[in-house]
Amino acid sequence: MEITDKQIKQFLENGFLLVENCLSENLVSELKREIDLMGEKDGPEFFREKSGAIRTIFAPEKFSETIKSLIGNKILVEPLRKLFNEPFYLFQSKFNDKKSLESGSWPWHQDFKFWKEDGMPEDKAITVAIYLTDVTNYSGPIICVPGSHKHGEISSKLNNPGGVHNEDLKYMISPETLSEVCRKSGGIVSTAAKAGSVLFFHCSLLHGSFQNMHYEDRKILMFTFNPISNKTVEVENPREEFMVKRDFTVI
Ligand SMILES: O=C(O)CCC(=O)C(=O)O
Repeated sequence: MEITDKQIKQFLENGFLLVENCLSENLVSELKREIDLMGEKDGPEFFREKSGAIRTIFAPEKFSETIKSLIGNKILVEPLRKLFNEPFYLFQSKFNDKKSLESGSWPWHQDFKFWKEDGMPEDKAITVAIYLTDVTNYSGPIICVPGSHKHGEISSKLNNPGGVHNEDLKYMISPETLSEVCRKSGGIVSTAAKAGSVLFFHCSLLHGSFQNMHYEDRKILMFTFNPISNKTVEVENPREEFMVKRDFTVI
């Protein structure tokens, strides 16, 4: 997939770029089928809501060749070559589910706040979110503050030292901080779009999502890429390899 200079400018300006109609219906159905099959499995990669519904599956490519082949797919790789302009590797991959009426929220956060603790030197990583279902304004779309990636680390408070994959996140920002960031940048926007759309977003973009109040599930696959020049350094208590990849093979 080609992205234009205008789209690159939009990404640099806003910290995200939503590209609609990227994946074919067939590919989306196949990916969804593979993900549904995975729901039957269990293991350390699987994080569930209180109800038992899947919240996140890390490294889903371990369980599906179709998902694995997506990592090198030019739909993702070509835009990233332009956005990074340097060699990059896969830092993290996950599938985030939001089951209708069961899913929890993702409080406001910047991913880099967490990844810095994983040894990522600078906020250069980009996440590619692939919509496997229609994402509506009612099904818990990713919401973000355009331009917030330019504010560096946004002030937050330590909330729950062990909280990374539940609603009670390790770091939380206050309403006052959110208000200030919104005032300085573009306010809050939703990234709702049809299945097959792809969202590229910067690791310092302030984002989150609320509960899925729709009658249909919301399913998003996410791959985070990081320049080799910014590969993670060793840290004292590294997270598991399925959460923070340490295979720096160039994509
Ligand atoms: O899946 C979502 O709605 C948001 C997930 C998210 O914010 C993240 O993985 O950083």
